[in-house]
Order: sequence, then C-alpha cells, then structure tokens
Amino acid sequence: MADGRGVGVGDLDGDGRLDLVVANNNAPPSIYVNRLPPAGWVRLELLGRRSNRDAVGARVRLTIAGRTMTRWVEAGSGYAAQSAFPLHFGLGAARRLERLEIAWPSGLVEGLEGDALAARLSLGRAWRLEEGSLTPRDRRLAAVPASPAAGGGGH
Ligand SMILES: [Ca+2]
Repeated sequence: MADGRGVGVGDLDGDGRLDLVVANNNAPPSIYVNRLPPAGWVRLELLGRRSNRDAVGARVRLTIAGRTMTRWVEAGSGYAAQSAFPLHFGLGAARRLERLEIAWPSGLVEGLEGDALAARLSLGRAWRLEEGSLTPRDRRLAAVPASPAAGGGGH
C-alpha cells in the first residue's frame, strides 16, 4: 500500500469528470480516473489581465436551478500537490446556466445572466474567460472554448 502525501484534482482526460492524482512517498503517483456516469458540467479557465495571469484569488459564483455555487482560483491548495487552475462546476441534470459572476483580484466584478449567458456558455465544455470580457455596455461575453493543451479540458 502506498504512502499518499498530496492530492491534486483535475480532469485528466477532458471528459468532464474530475480525476485524482495522489503523490506517494518513495513510490510513483497513484492516478484515479473517474468512471462514474457522466452528468452536466461546465469548466471555466480564467485569464487575468489587470489581475495576475492565472487569476489566483478570483471568485466565481455560478447559479443554476436557483442554487449558487462558489469556486475560488487557488494556488498551493494542498500539501505536496497542486490541483488544476480551471474551475469545474458539476451541474447534475441542470440544462441552463442562470447567472455568472466573476470577482477578479484587481477588484473588477463582472458577469452575465439569463439569455445572454445561456447564449454564450454552453454546458459540457471548458471555456476560457479573459478579465474584462464581460462588458456591461453590450452585456456580451467574449468567451472562447479552452484548448486541452492549455489545461482547460474540453472535447
Ligand atoms: Ca476525467
């Protein structure tokens, strides 16, 4: 039996299910690939401009089916491991995003809701969101699918 020390969480194969990597003492890492039945999800990779580039410290609130989930972009979130930066939201059977709010480390708070959000962010994929791209003037979101090479997963 391995002597596990640290754990990192991320979607290693980009299938929308979070996987685990455990750092072991004096042994190769253990990799646990999630094979649970697939469910709804969306992943957000934040790109800071005025804030730090990895958006460490950003807070994202996503509302679906009347419930709000909060995620933080963290660095050094565990001992002897680092989880992936992209924020993963498991959505279960929900089919529509209702509201998105991003509070960047720079102090900028921006977001979208309702039809404007649903039209720009579809479920079941990863999206890269750049700081300042949620413009209050036209309420449009300049989102592009994240590439797997950038650690954002996707299809
Ligand atoms: Ca996975």
